[in-house]
Amino acid sequence: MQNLTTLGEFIIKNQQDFPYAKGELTRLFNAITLASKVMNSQINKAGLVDDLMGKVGTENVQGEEQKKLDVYANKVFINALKARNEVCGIASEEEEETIIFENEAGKNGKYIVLIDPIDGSSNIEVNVSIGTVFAIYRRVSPIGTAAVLEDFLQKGRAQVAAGYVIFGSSTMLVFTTGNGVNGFTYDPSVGVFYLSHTNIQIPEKGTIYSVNEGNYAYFSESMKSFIDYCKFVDTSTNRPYTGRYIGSMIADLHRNFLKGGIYMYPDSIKSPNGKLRLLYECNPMAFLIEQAGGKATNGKQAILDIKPREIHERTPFYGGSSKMVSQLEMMLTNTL
Ligand code: AHM
Ligand code: MG
Repeated sequence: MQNLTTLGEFIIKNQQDFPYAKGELTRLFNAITLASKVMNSQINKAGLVDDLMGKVGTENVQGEEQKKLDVYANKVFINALKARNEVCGIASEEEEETIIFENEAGKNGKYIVLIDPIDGSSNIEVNVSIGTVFAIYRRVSPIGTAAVLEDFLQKGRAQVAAGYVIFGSSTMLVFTTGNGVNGFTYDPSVGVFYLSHTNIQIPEKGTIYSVNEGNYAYFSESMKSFIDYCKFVDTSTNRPYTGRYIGSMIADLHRNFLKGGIYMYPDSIKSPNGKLRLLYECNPMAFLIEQAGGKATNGKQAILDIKPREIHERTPFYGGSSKMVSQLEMMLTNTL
């Protein structure tokens, strides 16, 4: 067997990357990896177990119908994080209000976690990749008190760590603590994540664009012109590009991390602020993208510089290879 580095060993070796007290990062990531392992085993048998397939019959705060796996994953991640005593509050796509841990341990917790427990829910039933995405912040309110809204409404730039788990043909955890991006592949036979992708760098240029083109008619003229640009024949710039859209942001962006490309969820007549949520979808992915040398924007400013106003706010999102995102930004501003 090769000399493989486990996630645990990697975190211990890189504790100094996390400029806070020793052991906190380890405990936070222990919670996330434990929950991910539980989810991995459940997702793998989702087609067999009635309790995990289908809809719950309720809607989340965004008016989207909740799948049983959304609700289950939400509980698994919240329970795992609560048990580690590092976290004073959690915001989740599946919870209307923030969850504040008001017990002694919670009040002393230094971190806030924002999470989308299952991203790409529409893909659960058709056995296509889904994921979990999370952002971690230091609280701004005093330790020893209950967390407040301000702790959650920090700019993405203030993140101390972020990551995603992709449940694909293999399960991977990809994360950053602000010192590059590393990927770990799960070996279910041993129950361990191994370092498999060191210092991931998004290629500066790419040839893949991904967007829900079914919404073309609803997009702005400038957005339409960028899509037309992607399809235009110009061999000197490798166009036409290849179109790929999985419908799971994490999976589409994971491909960009490894191969280059641009992922877009624009604003449109149908969704004036786009669809994706700033705090627990766009911010963690933008932090990872910038850490991997790419770019993430809402078309006007870097995602990480947006000052959030509310927990579930949405934003247009464009992220991936820096040259492709810059080209898009130029076309969005020129034709406005
Ligand atoms: P979800 O968190 O409810 O699954 O919504 C987010 C997902 C993204 O992963 C994906 O890119 C997008 O919604 C797909 O939406 P659409 O079907 O409108 O293209
Ligand atoms: Mg989502």
